Amino acid sequence: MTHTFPENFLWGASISAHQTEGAYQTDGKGLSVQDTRPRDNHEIADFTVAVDHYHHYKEDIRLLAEMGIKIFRFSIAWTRIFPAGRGEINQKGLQHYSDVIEELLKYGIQPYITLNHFDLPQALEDEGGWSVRSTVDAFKRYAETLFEAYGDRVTHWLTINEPNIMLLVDKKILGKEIPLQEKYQQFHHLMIAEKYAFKRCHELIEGGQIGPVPNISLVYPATSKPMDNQAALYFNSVRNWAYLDFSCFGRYNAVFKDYLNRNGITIEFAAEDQELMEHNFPDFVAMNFYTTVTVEKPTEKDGMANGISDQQSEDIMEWGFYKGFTNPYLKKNEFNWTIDPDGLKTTLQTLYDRYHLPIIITENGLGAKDELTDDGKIHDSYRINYLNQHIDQCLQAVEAGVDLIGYSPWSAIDLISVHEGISKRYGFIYVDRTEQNEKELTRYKKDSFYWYQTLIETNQLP
Ligand code: BGP
Repeated sequence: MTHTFPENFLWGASISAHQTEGAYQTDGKGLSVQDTRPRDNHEIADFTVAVDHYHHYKEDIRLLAEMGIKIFRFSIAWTRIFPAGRGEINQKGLQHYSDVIEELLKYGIQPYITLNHFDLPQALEDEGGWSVRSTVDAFKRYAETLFEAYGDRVTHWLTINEPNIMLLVDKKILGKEIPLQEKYQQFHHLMIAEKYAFKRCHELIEGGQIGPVPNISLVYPATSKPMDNQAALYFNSVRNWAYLDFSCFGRYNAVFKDYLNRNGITIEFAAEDQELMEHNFPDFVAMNFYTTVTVEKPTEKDGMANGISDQQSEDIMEWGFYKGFTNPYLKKNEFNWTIDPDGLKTTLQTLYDRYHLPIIITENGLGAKDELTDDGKIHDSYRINYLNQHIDQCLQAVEAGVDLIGYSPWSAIDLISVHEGISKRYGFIYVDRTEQNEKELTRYKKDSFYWYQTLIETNQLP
């Protein structure tokens, strides 16, 4: 059997604004929660420069065009458009992304834009962030501004990156812990904000298409004990389905409602919410996939505090519900994230059967400590291997009937990792961030760059 992907399959590459752009106060940009987030070491802190994609975007896009991508997934920094989250539009910020879009279109690369990727304006955070309703209104205005400004050239949009991970791994991503009651009020506001984005994208852009972009990790039970299976059911709902069920079905699912009830959580609805929820739906589902997780029913607290401290490791505990379990059948990467390519096919099949919508993978990749050799090469065979195995599972899912329309791995270019700073690299393009190279931030093509280029060219795995 030949391993060819469907014609028109959307090969892409992904990044986010705050992890790449730098220029954190340039051209009128305001501060976001990522700029002010407390960090434990200098490397992680350095979003001020990141890989200076703000000034290098032409060079970066030229390289990505050379690699052959058809789509480029990037996010817009809300604080470049509205430095304080709302109010006056910052024209320089608006112009910047217009230039980026033009540059992509020049090479025939289709933009897939994420409205917001973890970088809420600090000014809105100071007023209560996603806990207060006014942030939903500010988001609505921000989204409308983007649809009006770029809708003539950009038809494909993604809403809010991984609200599930943002809430579950709050301390790592936002730098603070959110109490449960507040967390799930935030959930409701994020989901309503997303519904507004669906609605206004469809109203304002002719042929506009928009989808949610959660991080999906299918949850396995640790054993065949019924109680472990129940633990998996709850964590699947809290981690994955609650978000997509809200987006795609317009409702809270029963397992999630039970989880909220048992935790004594009540969610406040505004008058328009029910109508919004039930009448606005996505055109496709975008998903970020790194691995699967395994849980068991906790029988004793083991001194573990409730919470989830790392999105892809087994550091999970919610007393009475589930507890992370080290899956003995899966290997881990050097940052302790489990690797499960087979799980990707199962996830795609599960997702497709549940929502019956086209699916696009907007993140998947391997974070590693890459090394630049003296002759300017990066031999990242481990990344090629990881991607190869996952893309093979994508193909198997397509052959099994899943409407998978594209694959846009993380990341196009090296960037600042959420958990580990620049020491954990994902890109096809290496950025030399050593002190001697602070000004130039020279780009180098990794071995994976050439490998992906061939794959896109032939539309099949080598
Ligand atoms: C996803 C985020 C990305 C990204 C990736 C890898 O959750 O959408 O922003 O960084 O995970 O995570 P990390 O950077 O911690 O390795």
